[in-house]
Amino acid sequence: MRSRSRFQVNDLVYVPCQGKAVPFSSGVVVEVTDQVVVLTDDGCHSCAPDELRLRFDGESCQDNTSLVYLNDASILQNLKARHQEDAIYTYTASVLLAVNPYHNVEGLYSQDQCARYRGKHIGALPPHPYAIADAAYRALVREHKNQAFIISGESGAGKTETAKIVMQYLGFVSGSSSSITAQIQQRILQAQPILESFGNAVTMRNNNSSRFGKYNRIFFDETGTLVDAGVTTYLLESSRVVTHGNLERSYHCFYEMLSGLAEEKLSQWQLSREKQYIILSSDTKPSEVTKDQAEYERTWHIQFQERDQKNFQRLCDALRVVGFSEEDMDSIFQVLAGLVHLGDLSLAERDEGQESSSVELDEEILEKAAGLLGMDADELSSALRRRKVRVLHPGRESVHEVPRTTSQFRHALHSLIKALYKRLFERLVDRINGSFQELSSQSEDDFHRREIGILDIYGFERLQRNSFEQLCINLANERLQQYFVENVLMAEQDLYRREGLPWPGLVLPDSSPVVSAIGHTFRILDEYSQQLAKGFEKTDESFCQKTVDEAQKDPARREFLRQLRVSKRRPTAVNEGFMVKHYAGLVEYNTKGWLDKNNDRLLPDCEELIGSSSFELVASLKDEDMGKAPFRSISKKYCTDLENLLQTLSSCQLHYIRCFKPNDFQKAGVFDETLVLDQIVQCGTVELVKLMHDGYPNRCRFQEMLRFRDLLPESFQRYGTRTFIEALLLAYDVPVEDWALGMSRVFLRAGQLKALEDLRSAGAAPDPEKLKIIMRQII
Ligand code: AD9
Ligand code: MG
Repeated sequence: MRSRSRFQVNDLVYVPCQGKAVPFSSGVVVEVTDQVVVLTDDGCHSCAPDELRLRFDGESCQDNTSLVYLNDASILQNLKARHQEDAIYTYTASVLLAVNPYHNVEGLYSQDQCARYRGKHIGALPPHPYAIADAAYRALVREHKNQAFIISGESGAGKTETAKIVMQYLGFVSGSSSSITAQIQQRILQAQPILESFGNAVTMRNNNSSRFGKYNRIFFDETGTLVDAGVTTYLLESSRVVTHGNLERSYHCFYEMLSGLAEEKLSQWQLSREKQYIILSSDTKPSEVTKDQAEYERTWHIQFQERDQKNFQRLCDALRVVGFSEEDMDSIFQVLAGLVHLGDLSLAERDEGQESSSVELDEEILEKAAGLLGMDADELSSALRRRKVRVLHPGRESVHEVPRTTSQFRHALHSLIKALYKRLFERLVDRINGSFQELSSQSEDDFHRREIGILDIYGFERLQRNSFEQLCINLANERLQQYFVENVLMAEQDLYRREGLPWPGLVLPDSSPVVSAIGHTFRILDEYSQQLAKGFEKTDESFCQKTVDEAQKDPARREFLRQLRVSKRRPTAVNEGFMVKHYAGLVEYNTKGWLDKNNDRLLPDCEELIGSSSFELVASLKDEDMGKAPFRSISKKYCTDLENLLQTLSSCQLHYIRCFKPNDFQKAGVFDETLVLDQIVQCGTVELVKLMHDGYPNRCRFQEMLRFRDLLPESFQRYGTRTFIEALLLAYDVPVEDWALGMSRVFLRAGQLKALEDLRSAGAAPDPEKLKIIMRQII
């Protein structure tokens, strides 16, 4: 047997290829010196040994850990081969990988399938979310331990769909004949379309992109019957209500409402199906759009009409199931209608596109918007167009009104729309949670209940331009990644213990320096946002400078947060952003607008408008915490929410599902290797594999080892699989430190499975003398 790391002539390998459509090409080693020379389809390449990955062209595997070579290139090829056969799920040790098929895979999800997976061990049937959902449910019932699913992946990878698949299974397995259980189950499922209508949108990357994070919790009593549920949401992208990119849209609910509302309601709220409302159409100024573009955009919008219409019915049905009355629903749509009209007030600014010191409002639109939102038109106009300035004189205070400039007007208008929408969304989430409570209070014994949580949260983001939201998202990923590594490692340790093997003690990567660097950044941001809100001169640039300077002073953080380098290519100036070194790579953040983005407070004039509305729903959306402070930190709220989530997760046994997006076109049957490889790296799968490499990366169930049966005389097959495997490894001199026999699996160090495959294809036979000794030793 040869040593593990060196290459030999004739070895099959993958060579990384830069600038090509695929990340690796297949080749064979033809010469080995300091460098390794590899022959591929397009000639010979001289490579450093570090760059090469060993290749084995075998069958695809249900679990990556049974791949002969466990490296990124092999995992990629395995996922690709399986994707082509619509085998979209693959395990990597305890983690389930899912590649989005972008079409309905026949027969994959159904009650019958649920029934098939019920009570089966993981590995008994093809990999499936049902399999881990079943394992989680059984652990909950038998061991009374809380469980959680962490579903991650980039936009469009399939997180939300997978979360629904898991919930579907849990509903199936935990149902009872009680009508309350059935009702809760129905509400859990129906809450999803409501959240999607109000929190999802068409983006360039996903036609149904969730613009918020979500943690669904399902509670069970001691017998495993479903008794309650809840949902927590994180950081809705509220800026989308007022602006969105070209060929993207605002939240679905607006379009669904316009497509699906009855004529009579439309005219009551003075809406038109045909009109291009500003906040619902694309962001480019009319003067910049050519006729062709305008036509293209019109037809682009039409493609969603049918779906919108259908989903409007779906939304209304769901709202009813969750307990909304017809009046409640009318109120919600009326607020949406009000926001649509309100958005049209910025028309003047948009047409002129220039700064002016006084703003004229379209009276008709103003009346419509104010009417629907229960506001006084004059007060609305005044709050948007003028700001109040308090002047302190000795002994008294006077209030003056100063006109807002066009951009200040627009800021006020947008803040008002964003705040109303965000609060409406939160209200819906509260109502959904209330509707679960209504039912659950009727069931007894909350004391012993356990829960299964399902986290559907935005994956690591590295966009063209990254802002405050991306830093928040990536902080969550940084924290979850650390959790992932710790937990998977624990699962590994568990497996070793169950199999009765000594634990090799693996070294963990540490995320605390980068988490601390981000924490400091948020603290400085709070300080600056607060000062700005109090009227001090603070800018995004000065915040950025201070952040970078502070990080540089600290040796632990210095490496993780740095100033941008000057470069001609880069559109951002050095004091308009910084770089953070995340576990998944370097990300450049642009800090423009952060001081404002971080402040949750609405301008006081606008807040008053909401509070004094004559329309009950709007008035109830006022900020309850009307303290005097002009600043409330968004990042602080987010970090607290995140810590609470982690706290909840820490009481749970975790199950990981990593979703992959196979291409950027939302198309079936296309597998972009470079794109998927990036995700394999970013989701921590490679890190996991590296960790396992320090132990035994290959583990094969005893049954799987029977493929080597021809390597020993037939007489050995009498002795049971375990004995057979032991004899096999001894007969071919596999070093004893390179394998270990567990209870149900054999664990092999890197390279040994391939060595056995080589022996098998060479038709090797063992030394008869040695066999005799082995016979005596172990049988
Ligand atoms: V985002 O971060 O919210 O933008 P997700 O949630 O990761 O994203 P989503 O679940 O919305 O992605 O999936 C995107 C689309 O892929 C869906 O609308 C489906 O059309 C498609 N999809 C995802 N998973 C499956 C599946 N298991 N089977 C069939 C799927 N289609
Ligand atoms: Mg989603």
